[in-house]
Amino acid sequence: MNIGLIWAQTPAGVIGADNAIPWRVPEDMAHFKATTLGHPVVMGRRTWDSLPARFRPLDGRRNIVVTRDPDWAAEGAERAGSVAGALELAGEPQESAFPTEVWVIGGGEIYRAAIEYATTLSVTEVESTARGDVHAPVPGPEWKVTDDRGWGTSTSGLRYRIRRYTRSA
Ligand code: VY7
Repeated sequence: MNIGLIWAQTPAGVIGADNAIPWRVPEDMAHFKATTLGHPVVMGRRTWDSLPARFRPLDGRRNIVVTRDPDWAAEGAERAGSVAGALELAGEPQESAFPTEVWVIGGGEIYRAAIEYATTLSVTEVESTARGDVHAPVPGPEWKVTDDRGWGTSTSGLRYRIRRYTRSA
């Protein structure tokens, strides 16, 4: 099973501020939905909380939430006590078919724990100067950019580019 991480960040690496994404780029939301649809998604409990209630669980995807709280539960979500446990759950067959990929969708603490298991990173760079309190991991030299769609301008006015990294070693 391929394990991917997907995030959007500013050039300074900011991914979050006060439990929200401090910009709005509809094209990136569409990319996020198209990339993850039909695959299990793994997220931390704070990221679950950050989703507007009407979008929880993310539809068309198995939602696995990582929390150390053994009593946590939410309609439409499955709980895991660790990122490793979540990835094991995600790899189990659903309706007799084994998943081919799983996407880790955040946030900062979960990306840090999951990157060692990952083979793919989808990173959207948003040309925003927003300040924040959560930062993306910095991919090490083993990660190579293998796809780059170049810069575009969002309807929001912000420039953005979507790049894919693949791990060589
Ligand atoms: C998270 C939302 C947040 C606020 C309002 C609506 C990349 C993104 C994420 C996470 C963008 C979000 C949403 C958008 C997705 C919709 C549901 C509503 C869906 C990430 N590159 N971009 N993100 N939703 N991990 N990585 O906007 O969600 O997918 O159904």
